[in-house]
Amino acid sequence: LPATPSHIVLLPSAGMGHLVPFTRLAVALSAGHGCDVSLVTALPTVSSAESRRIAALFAAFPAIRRLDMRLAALDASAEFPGADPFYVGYEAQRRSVPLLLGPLLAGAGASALVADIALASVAIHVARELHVPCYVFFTASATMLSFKAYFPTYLDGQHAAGRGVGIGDVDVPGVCRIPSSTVPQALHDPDNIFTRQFVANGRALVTADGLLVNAFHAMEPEAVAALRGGSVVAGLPPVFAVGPLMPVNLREGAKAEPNNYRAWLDAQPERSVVYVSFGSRKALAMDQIRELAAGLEACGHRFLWVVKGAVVDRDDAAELSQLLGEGFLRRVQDRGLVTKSWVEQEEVLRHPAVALFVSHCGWNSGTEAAASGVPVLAWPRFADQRVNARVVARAGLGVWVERWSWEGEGRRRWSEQMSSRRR
Ligand code: BUP
Repeated sequence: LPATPSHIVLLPSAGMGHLVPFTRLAVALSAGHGCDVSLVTALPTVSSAESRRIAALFAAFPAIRRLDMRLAALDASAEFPGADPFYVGYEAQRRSVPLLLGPLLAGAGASALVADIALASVAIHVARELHVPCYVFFTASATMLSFKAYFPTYLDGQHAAGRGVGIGDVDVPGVCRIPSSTVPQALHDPDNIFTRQFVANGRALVTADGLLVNAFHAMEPEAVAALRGGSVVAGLPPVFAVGPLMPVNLREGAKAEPNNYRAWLDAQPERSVVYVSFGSRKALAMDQIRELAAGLEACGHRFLWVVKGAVVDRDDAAELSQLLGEGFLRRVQDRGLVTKSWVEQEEVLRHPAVALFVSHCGWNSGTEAAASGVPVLAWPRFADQRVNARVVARAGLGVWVERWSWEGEGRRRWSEQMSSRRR
């Protein structure tokens, strides 16, 4: 990053999986390196968890400045009925950035912009117009970054060869083969909102001034080396592996949520508890929740389970007993705690009672488990999670039972059959 005086403006996108590492980066740059830092807050947020995190950050670290970017007039939800609200959130931000980011950067006197990967293509353009260097922060694994950087080249090769239908195995040069079954499901559909954003941002990476990735060399040596060495894509800017970003204590700044998990964990024997969480982005379907409940009951171990009943926390009105089925909570009351509230996951993973993390392998969860030394039983469900699960398993930090299915697998097989019939 440029020499002082530097005013670094950070631009996160929607969802806790992006906001959490951005808040860590903000604190590392501000409190750790003495930089002048502003964080752009896109309003309204998609989830309540984001609003609470933002409020807690500014309360705990008043030196970090807040730049609000109001998106309301550019809501994209009507155009993408049924799409994931977080992807719709990215889209609203992507449309707002060309209009709203320039004045924010100019007004703040920014000397560098660090933009979230989901906004890369639009943010780089705005920063360039203002002659402000733009760094892209990739919040997932270096392996996933290499896949994202290479994917547009793969698509161009497919088109040039006339292979219009279907995404096969993708050999990311110098890194690994990503089997077709591990490629994020949405990318099999070229018209999907996620695919459009993914490809545009992947193509834009070569135009950034630098790439920051929440990864570290020991966990992904091949990917970090290949990204830096130019074998993935020629012309990538310098790549900085800045992970795992350290947790920040925002508890004092946060409005306390009623939650009894801390006292419960304190009362459990050392290394006895299975912590179960599938992240902040997606809800499990009711039948999946019931199956998981049956498994946790049958396994006989102590467990702490964070349940999500709806994609966006604001919509999550169901009672736990409704989700889990009659009598479950009573039957496991001596050894299990189930909560729908936010837990401080970092703190949970560092608690001496926790022995295992059953995780969807969102990248933050993967790096937090690695930093806490808690092994992972990976059950990836969507998006980049299979790529991350592979990284976790190959680094010896956990186990991934690859034959366990992921979300929508039946549906994808069906659409593959349909397209091969059409051919
Ligand atoms: Br749920 C939950 N407490 O109760 P991922 C999550 N987290 O601290 P995701 C909590 O949110 P994407 C909770 O520690 C991690 O930092 C967790 O990010 C924290 O998965 C973050 O693990 C969740 O990357 O996001 O939410 O699926 O798909 O965008 O990676």
